[in-house]
Amino acid sequence: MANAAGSRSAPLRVLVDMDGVLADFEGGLLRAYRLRYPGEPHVELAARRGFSVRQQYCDVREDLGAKIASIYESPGFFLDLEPVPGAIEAMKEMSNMDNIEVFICTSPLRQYKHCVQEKYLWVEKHLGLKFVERIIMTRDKTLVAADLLFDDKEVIEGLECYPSWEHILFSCYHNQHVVLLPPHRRLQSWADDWKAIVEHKRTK
Ligand code: U2P
Ligand code: MG
Repeated sequence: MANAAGSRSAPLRVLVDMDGVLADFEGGLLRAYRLRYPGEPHVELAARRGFSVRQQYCDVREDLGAKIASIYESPGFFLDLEPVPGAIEAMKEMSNMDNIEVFICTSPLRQYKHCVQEKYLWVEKHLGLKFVERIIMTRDKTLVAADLLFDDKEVIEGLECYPSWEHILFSCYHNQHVVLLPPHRRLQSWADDWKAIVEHKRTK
C-alpha cells in the first residue's frame, strides 16, 4: 500500500508460481507421456484447455487420466522440467530490484512423495540456494500475504475469500483462451513487461 506521499514504506512482496510459470510443466509432461505411451492419443499443447491436464485426458478417454498422472507422479519428473523461457533471468533481476521481496509459491501434488523434494532440488539447480530459502509450498495460496501473485491457474481459491495479493494470470497453453475482465491482468510471457506490473503495483 502506498503512503500519503505516494511511496511505499514496506517492500513490495511478490509471489511467483512454479509449474507453468518457472518450470515448463506442460511441455515436459507431453514429451514424457508420448515417450512412455507412444500408441496412445495425446492432446497437443495448443489444444490444451483447463488447468487440470488429468481432467482433459480423462475427457478424451477415461483411462488416459491415470496414464498422464502417472507421468507427473513418477520420480524425476519435476526435477527434469526445463525452465520457462526467460524465467530464471527474470527471477534474478526481480529479486535484485530495490524494495522488493520475491518468493516462489507452489503447491505440492497430493501424491507428494517425489514432487516436494524435487521442487526444492529444481529451485536449487536453476536458481541457487538463495531461492530455496524463498520457497513457500502450500495447497492454499490464498493464505499467503503478498502484493502480487504471478500464476498460470485461472482461478485460485482457498479458505481466504479475499486474498491480499493481486493475481496476475501468467499465460500458458491451457489458459490462452480465458478472457480476463478488467481489472484482471495477464503477463503473456517473461518477455512481456513484468517490470511495468511491479512498478504499477508500487504506486497502489
Ligand atoms: O496439483 C498440485 C500442483 O501441481 C501442478 N500441476 C498439477 C496438475 C496439473 O494439471 N497442472 C499443474 O500445474 C501445480 O503446481 P504449481 O503451479 O502450484 O507450481 C499445482 O498447483
Ligand atoms: Mg502453476
